[in-house]
Amino acid sequence: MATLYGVNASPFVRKVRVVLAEKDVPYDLEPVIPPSHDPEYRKISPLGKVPAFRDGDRAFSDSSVICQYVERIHPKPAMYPEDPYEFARALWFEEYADTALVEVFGPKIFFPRVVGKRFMGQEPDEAAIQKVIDEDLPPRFDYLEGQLGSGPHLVGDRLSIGDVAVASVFVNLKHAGVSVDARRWPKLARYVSAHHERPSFAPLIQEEQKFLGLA
Ligand SMILES: N[C@@H](CCC(=O)N[C@@H](CS)C(=O)NCC(=O)O)C(=O)O
Repeated sequence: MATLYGVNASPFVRKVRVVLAEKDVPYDLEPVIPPSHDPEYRKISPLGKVPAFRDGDRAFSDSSVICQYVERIHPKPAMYPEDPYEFARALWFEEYADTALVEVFGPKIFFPRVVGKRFMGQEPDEAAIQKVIDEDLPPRFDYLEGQLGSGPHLVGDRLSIGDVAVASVFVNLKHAGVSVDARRWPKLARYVSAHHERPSFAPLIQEEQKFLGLA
């Protein structure tokens, strides 16, 4: 059985878990709190980040790398579109989620409101968080709203790695008590809820809510 190393509340770890669930691949989740300074862990994740992955005697890190490896071993259902342009778009949304969304949703909202408050006894600076919600979220939500068509996914007519990555980081926003205003961003609000209700996401969200003391 494969092993995934990391913490469940990481958007990157969740991205891999959702891909594994969509493909019905069993795995063990081995807890690693980042950044890890354990020399043994650093052999497979030299930057000390999560996630890392072990499959027999093969071990390596980075969520995007892990997802592509898993796709090669378990091709169905495909998370990477066949069509070259759709493939590029799916990778783009994964990249956008992993950078432009994570850097705002994670350290500026989720971390202070949830991790800092519950695990480190630090009171969040709510004024600073509200400023981020008011100024940094709308342009990102506008962009995604504009990218969504009439279908349920960002690319083509089926789930792709782009959807998994985008919906994954929105879980961190949900944990921090921030939702998408359906009056202003109706497609995005519907998109996020529909993906979070998938059987690959819903049990993970519940597990995390318990872990974070939010349930
Ligand atoms: N590009 C990496 C990013 C992973 C990442 O930044 N993970 C965070 C946790 S959400 C981490 O390990 N942070 C610790 C650090 O940056 O030192 C991936 O996709 O796996």
